[in-house]
This record gives sequence, C-alpha cells and structure tokens, in this order.
Amino acid sequence: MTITITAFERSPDGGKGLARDTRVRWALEEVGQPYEVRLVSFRAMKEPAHLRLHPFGQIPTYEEGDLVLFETGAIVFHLAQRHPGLLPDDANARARAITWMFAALNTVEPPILDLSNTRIAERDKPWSQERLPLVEDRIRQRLVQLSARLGDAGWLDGAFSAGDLMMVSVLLRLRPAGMLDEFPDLAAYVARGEARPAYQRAFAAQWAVNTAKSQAG
Ligand code: GTB
Repeated sequence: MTITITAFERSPDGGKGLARDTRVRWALEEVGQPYEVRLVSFRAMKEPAHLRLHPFGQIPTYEEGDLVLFETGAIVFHLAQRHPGLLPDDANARARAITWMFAALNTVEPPILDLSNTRIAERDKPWSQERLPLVEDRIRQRLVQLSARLGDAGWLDGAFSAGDLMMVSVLLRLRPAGMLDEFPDLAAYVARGEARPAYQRAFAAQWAVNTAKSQAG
C-alpha cells in the first residue's frame, strides 16, 4: 500500500532538515519503506482538506490506505511496530526504546521548542532577551542529564532504535543556537545519527525539495 506523507512546500529552515517531516522520512528509510510526499503551503495546511488529515493544521501527516496519522511520535511508532529495524525484539528492550521516544518528545523537546520560540517568534518582545538565559539553562539541565546517561555508549540503550532516531532529531534543533557544541559527547551522538545511510537519504530528499527552483521561477 502506498505511503504518503506531507511536508512543507518550502521549509522555513531552507532545507536544514529541522522540519518534522525529516524524522518521518528517516524512519521510513530505516525500515526500507518507499513513500510519496505531498507538499503543502502554509495556507493549504489550514484549509479543510488538510485539516481532515491533521486537526491542528500541521505537517507531517501520514496516509497508508484508510489509515491517517499525525504526530511524528505516533507515525514513527507505527512504522517501528510494523517493520523490523527500529525496535528490538526483546520485550523489555522494546519497552525501554519506546520510553526513550517519549523522553525525547515529552522531556527534551519542550524546552528546545521554547528556545526556538524565544529566539524567533518572541524576539521582538521586550522580555525576550531577559528570558533567554533561563530557557537555555533549562535545556542545559536536560543535556547534562542526558549526557550522563549516554556515557560512553553509542546509543541510548544498546542498538540504535526509534528512541535514538527521535532523540537525535530533537537535539538537531539545538544546532542553530550553537548549544550542541557545549556538549561534545551529545554532538558526537547526533553526528552518529546523521551518518546513518537512512538519515542521509532522508536529509537529501527534503534538501532536494527545499533547494529546488520554484516553478514560478
Ligand atoms: N507535535 C507535532 C509532531 O511531532 O508532529 C508537531 C508538528 C509541528 O509542529 N509541525 C510544524 C508545523 O506544521 C512543522 S515542523 N508548523 C506549522 C504550523 O503549526 O502552522 C516545525 C518546524 C518549523 C520550522 C523549523 N525551522 O525552520 O527550523 C523547524 C521545525
């Protein structure tokens, strides 16, 4: 059955791979599933046709026959459950890998999103600069803890899993602010994720979309 995902017609990051379709593309590449991409404009994302797929008018969405999913956590989990390659067979190891997916999305990503909002969406607010160190320190606290847990290991819990895919995807969003460089071990962890052939294919696919000349010229 054909899998179709949605992505930005033009990502605001210009193809740095930071929009959330990249993590879904990456998961699809890891499990070897071909997929199609329907590109949507910001305006189309808020129109009824897209809102039927995604109640919050966002990307990415995932369609596979009658199944429509939104939320990258749910999409990656769906793929990991149905295809080998992203979750271990052992039940306990599988549960721990899923725990890392939740940790990435629920514990590490929120303060990182707060940083993006502070640096970009709220940059003109009079309190923005004053708030920035507080937001950065909340992230640092999480990174210190994550780094302590990772230790000398290559991945968070044994072999690479959907938990690592999600954690690397979340940490990548720190790169524009330069914060990843403060934690060389986490920067190396992210680099290991980026070096995976599946990530490279996912990145190249979104890069091609975002750097293609527009048809309007
Ligand atoms: N929790 C949802 C999920 O994980 O799927 C969040 C989905 C989401 O926020 N999607 C964003 C979106 O559609 C795109 S990725 N935003 C439009 C809207 O809400 O109206 C967010 C994003 C945008 C830009 C960059 N960037 O330029 O670096 C990075 C990430």
